[in-house]
Amino acid sequence: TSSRTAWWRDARFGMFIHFGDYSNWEGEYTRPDGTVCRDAEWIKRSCTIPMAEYEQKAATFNPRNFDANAVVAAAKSAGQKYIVITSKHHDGYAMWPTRQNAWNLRDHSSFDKNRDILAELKKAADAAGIKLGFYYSIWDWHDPDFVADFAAYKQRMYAQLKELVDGYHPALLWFDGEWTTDNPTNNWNSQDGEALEAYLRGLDRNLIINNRVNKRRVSDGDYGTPEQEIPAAPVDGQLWESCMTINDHWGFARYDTNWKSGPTLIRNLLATSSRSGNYLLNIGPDGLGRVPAGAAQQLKLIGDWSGTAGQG
Ligand code: FUL
Repeated sequence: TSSRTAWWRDARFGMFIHFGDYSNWEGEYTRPDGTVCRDAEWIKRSCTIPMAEYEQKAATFNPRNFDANAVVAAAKSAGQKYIVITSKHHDGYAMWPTRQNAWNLRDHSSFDKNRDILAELKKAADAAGIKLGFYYSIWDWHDPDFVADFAAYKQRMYAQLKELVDGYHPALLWFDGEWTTDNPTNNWNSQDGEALEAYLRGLDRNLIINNRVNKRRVSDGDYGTPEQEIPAAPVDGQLWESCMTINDHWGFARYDTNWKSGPTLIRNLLATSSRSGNYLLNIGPDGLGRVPAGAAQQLKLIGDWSGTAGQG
């Protein structure tokens, strides 16, 4: 364990944010025949929404109420020390004005063209002494080259990551989607993972990177990423972080108010930190970019408790 990861090991508790054009569906798709299909950040795929229709909906995405200071304040209220936000989920939609394609919040939305929510979040996080990291999905449902010309796709992916690292100086990159088998001939493999990790460390040697950059072996990336679970016996010597939803979805679903209780959240935080792991607790802002009130309330409960316990 190097000094590079010291802040992350000390942090123990972070905020995950799943936010994208999918948030605008609010967890529900009504099919042409009138039946309703429900899911969140996976809605395009699980509800088999045709791409043209999905793109049309993204053109109406206008998260005008996204307030970076409110997000950072919510994290602070819980005692969270870092934030990891989806810069691009599996649907390929970039939450910053990428120059690699037009499938992004600047060029394909109804949002203010002068705003950049990742830049806003970076500024607010810096001001509050909170570290900022980006989730980035290797898997991409939108870019036809993910299947047609994987080399060309990878080149664009590198270019996007360079934009993120050079443009926003994230402290951390949280990869995902390395597990897909969508490409019939050429899926992400361990050489891809090693090459990407080396490239990124060349851009910024202080970057912390999760193990989904590669194939989640103990030696891949800086830390393991158990999902929706807290391992009873973590791998010895390996850094790890449990990511979990605060309700039942990662992305926003307006009907999902199944917030984990204060005691459950506090137990989870204790269970991870007592086993030397981190706890990355997710929230899903709504289509307008607002933190759901129920989520904000639960975050504050954790902070109130840990403040009382002298750990805040
Ligand atoms: C998974 C994704 O498929 C989910 O949508 C979510 O982002 C979770 C944290 O990782 O691999």
